[in-house]
Amino acid sequence: MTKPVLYGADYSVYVRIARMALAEKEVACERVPVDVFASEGVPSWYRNLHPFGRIPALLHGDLCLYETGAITRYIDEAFDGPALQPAEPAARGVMNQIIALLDAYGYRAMVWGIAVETVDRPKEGTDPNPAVIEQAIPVARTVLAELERLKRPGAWLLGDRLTLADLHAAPIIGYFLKAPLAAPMFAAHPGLEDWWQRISARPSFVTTQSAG
Ligand SMILES: N[C@@H](CCC(=O)N[C@@H](CS)C(=O)NCC(=O)O)C(=O)O
Repeated sequence: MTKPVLYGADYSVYVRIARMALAEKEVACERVPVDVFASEGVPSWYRNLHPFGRIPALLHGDLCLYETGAITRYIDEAFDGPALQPAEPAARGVMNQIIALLDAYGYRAMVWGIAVETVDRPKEGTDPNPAVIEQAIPVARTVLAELERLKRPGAWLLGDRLTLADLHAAPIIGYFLKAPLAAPMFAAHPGLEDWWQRISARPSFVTTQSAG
């Protein structure tokens, strides 16, 4: 089988999640840059891979996948290397719950509502929208509280083994923590501190850092 091809840009937290999964499994992949925020818009050819025009997409042989949760589960199951999903049903359920809550609530509030509004927009010369920030703060707080509550004793979110939940959370939390506003919110959840130190030092996280 040929190498998988990952489409997307390094600035994307979702592309980073997929890259972390590939790195953890030590799977070499080809990269095809796709800038969904380019002034000319999403390239029209890319919509054949991802009709919604988001990144990432993964091509492997004749399989084309989009949605990061589907991509990372596929990477885990299709390739050798350490299993990134717990075999035990309850732990797997919580892992899937963490991934789903990050997608449904965390990404929008923490990345767009807080980090983009308070850090990226001012850098680009645009005023932050206080209403967006105000709406995002309680959601981000709830996400952090839930991560702390769901975290099991041990080095990683699900206990002693790194899972896809850690890889999904790290790029979202990393982007969120670019915002000065985020640090005190995160510090209110001491149960996540050791986990953050550990995952942010992980080679798959460090080597997928975006230059921007
Ligand atoms: N549900 C998608 C979300 C992917 C996503 O939103 N990616 C962002 C970049 S981090 C994107 O493509 N944004 C383009 C846009 O919002 O138009 C997934 O899990 O892959």
